[in-house]
Amino acid sequence: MFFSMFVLLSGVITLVNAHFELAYPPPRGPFDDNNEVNFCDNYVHAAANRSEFPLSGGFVTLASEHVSWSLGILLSTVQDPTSFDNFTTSSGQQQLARNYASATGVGSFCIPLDLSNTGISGVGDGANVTIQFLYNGGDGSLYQCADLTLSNNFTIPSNITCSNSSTTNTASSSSPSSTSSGKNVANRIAAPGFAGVLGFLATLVVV
Ligand SMILES: *[C@@H]1O[C@H](CO)[C@@H](O)[C@H](O)[C@H]1NC(C)=O
Ligand SMILES: *[C@@H]1O[C@H](CO)[C@@H](O)[C@H](O)[C@H]1NC(C)=O
Ligand SMILES: *[C@@H]1O[C@H](CO)[C@@H](O)[C@H](O)[C@H]1NC(C)=O
Ligand SMILES: *[C@@H]1O[C@H](CO)[C@@H](O)[C@H](O)[C@H]1NC(C)=O
Ligand SMILES: *[C@@H]1O[C@H](CO)[C@@H](O)[C@H](O)[C@H]1NC(C)=O
Ligand SMILES: *[C@@H]1O[C@H](CO)[C@@H](O)[C@H](O)[C@H]1NC(C)=O
Ligand SMILES: [Cu+2]
Repeated sequence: MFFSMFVLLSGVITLVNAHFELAYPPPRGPFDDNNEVNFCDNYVHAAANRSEFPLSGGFVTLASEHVSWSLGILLSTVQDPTSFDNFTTSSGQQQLARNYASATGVGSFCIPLDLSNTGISGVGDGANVTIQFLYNGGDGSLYQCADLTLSNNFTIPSNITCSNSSTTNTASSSSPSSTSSGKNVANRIAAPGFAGVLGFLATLVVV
C-alpha cells in the first residue's frame, strides 16, 4: 500500500512538473521550464548567433519528460519571427516542417528532419529559417525555437548523437542514461518525485 502510494504520488507530481527540452539544434536561449507555455519559450526575437543546419538529412534531438506526447515542427522563413503569425502559410495555416505525430516514452529522442523536401518556399541553401517545436504531453502546448542557417555543405558534428533512449515507466526513469540530456530529465523528474514523497511522509507523521 505504501509502495503504491509512492508510485501514485511521484507519478502525479512528475506530471505537474514535466515538460520537454530541445537539445539539438540549440534553442534561442537557455531552457526556461516555466515559460515553455509561451511562444518560443518566451524568447521573442531570433538569436543573432544562428546554428548551421543541413538542408537535407538533418535531425533534431530532445528530451521528453512526458510518457505520451505529440510533436509538430513549425517553420518560419521570416528573418526575425516574433509571433505565431510568422509561422503560417499565406493562407493562414500552420507552416509545418514536420507534421504532428504522437510518440511514447520519457527520455532522449532523435527525430529526422529533412527540410529539403518540405516544399516550403524560401527554404534552401543559405536561407535563414526558424523552427518552432510544438510539443504536447497532456498538459497543454509547449514551445521552443531554434534559429538556423541552412546549408547544403554542413554536416551535423559526430558528437551530436542520434539515438532514442527512453522508458515508458517514469518510476524507473532516474536510472543512469547514456546522454547528458537524458540525465537532466532524470534529475528533474527525480527531484520533485522525491520531494513529493517527503511531503507524503511528513503528512503521515502529522496524522
Ligand atoms: C542570416 O542572419 C544573419 C544574422 O543572424 C545575417 O547576418 C545574414 O545576413 C542573414 N542571411 C540572409 C541570407 O538573410
Ligand atoms: C548564442 O550565444 C549565447 C550566448 O553566448 C549562447 O547561450 C547560445 O547557446 C548561443 N546559441 C547558439 C545557437 O549557438
Ligand atoms: C510577423 O508577425 C508580425 C506580428 O504578427 C507581423 O506584424 C509581421 O508582418 C509578420 N512578418 C512577416 C514578414 O510576415
Ligand atoms: C557552405 O554553404 C554556405 C551556404 O551556402 C556558404 O556560405 C559557405 O561558404 C559554404 N562553405 C563551404 C566550405 O563551401
Ligand atoms: C561537440 O564538439 C564541438 C567541438 O568540435 C564542441 O564545441 C561542442 O560543445 C561539442 N558538443 C557536445 C554536445 O559535446
Ligand atoms: C525516435 O522516436 C521517434 C518517436 O517515436 C521517432 O519518430 C524517431 O524516428 C526515432 N528515432 C530513431 C533514431 O529511431
Ligand atoms: Cu509538461
